Amino acid sequence: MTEDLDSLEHEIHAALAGASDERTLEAVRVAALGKKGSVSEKLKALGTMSPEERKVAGPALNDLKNRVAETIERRRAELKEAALAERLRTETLDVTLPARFEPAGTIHPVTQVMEEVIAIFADMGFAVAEGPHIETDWYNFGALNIPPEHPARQEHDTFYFHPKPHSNERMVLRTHTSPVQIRTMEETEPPIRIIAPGRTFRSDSDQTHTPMFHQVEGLVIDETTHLGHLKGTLEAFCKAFFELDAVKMRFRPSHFPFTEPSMEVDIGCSWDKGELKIGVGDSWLEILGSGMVHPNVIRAGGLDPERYQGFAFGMGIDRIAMLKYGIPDLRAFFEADLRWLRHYGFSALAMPSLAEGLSV
Ligand code: 2NL
Repeated sequence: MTEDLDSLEHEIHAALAGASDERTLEAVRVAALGKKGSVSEKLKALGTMSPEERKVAGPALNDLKNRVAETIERRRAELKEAALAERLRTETLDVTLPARFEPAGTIHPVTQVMEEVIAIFADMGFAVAEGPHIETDWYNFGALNIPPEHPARQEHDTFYFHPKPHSNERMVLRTHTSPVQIRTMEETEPPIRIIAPGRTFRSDSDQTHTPMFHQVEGLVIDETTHLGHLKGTLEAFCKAFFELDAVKMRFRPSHFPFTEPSMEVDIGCSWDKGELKIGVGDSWLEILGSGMVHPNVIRAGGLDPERYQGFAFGMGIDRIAMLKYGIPDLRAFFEADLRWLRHYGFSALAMPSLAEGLSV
């Protein structure tokens, strides 16, 4: 009997050692431990034995069964590992293959400039904030110290939704990205350093205005942030954006309800054979609005204006895209003309970065 078992075990182990894939291994398992397997048949035969015989054969058979089961599991793990190693060896992927240039879609100048602006401010430690296009009157106007009688609130300047039932509250399409900054102030303990790029909407349509346009605003709030930081930040931005070592700039007193004092920023320029040259010359181009955040706006953002102060600015992305890339017609930006996109579009494979160049 024991001799019998020894030779059976020897046979099974030889078959297991020879099983070179998981399917063969499974066949060997069924032939030994399956319902009609060699080991199972021997276990069934225990029932026909005398009690004395069973006392010896029972434990011996059980031990055999356990050893076989263990070997099968070990072999299965080995085969699995070998199969994976083989796949890793043969299924290679050449990540150095050059990208295909077809279909040759291009990046819209607005997207390009937005990415450039983000890269520049990210380098200065600003985070990007986003928010809804549909806003409440409070976030779009009230929190920004824009009084009820202000012209910007008029029906023919702002897109209003129908009032909600049983109330006279009307939602608006945001007319600037400032609401994003109010929401950030509510959620964030200063110091705050963010830019808010995105779509904005005003009921305005002519040569130089489209009902939907793009804006980027910036906000810095801390305990000692002052006008010098505003000027330094905006000068650094202009140099980086126009890719110049030096730019002539002018800060002109102005007025916005949400800043005090307020300044508009002009950049020096000249016209050379009908072509606009930026950074030098005796002409001026307005490129953005800015100022120190009004105490009422700090308070509306849930912060104490006795403790916190800061600056903010806003500029039109479409407009600075036209200036930088010499694109003459604003309305063509939103006509989806493929010829225009091919001409003014940018490579989808070159992400703007300060290290590799903003526009390459
Ligand atoms: C412009 C002028 C500006 C701001 C936007 C702002 C936002 C908050 C608080 C205070 Cl939350 N100010 N934004 C400030 C000054 C000017 O935009 O001409 N934009 C195209």
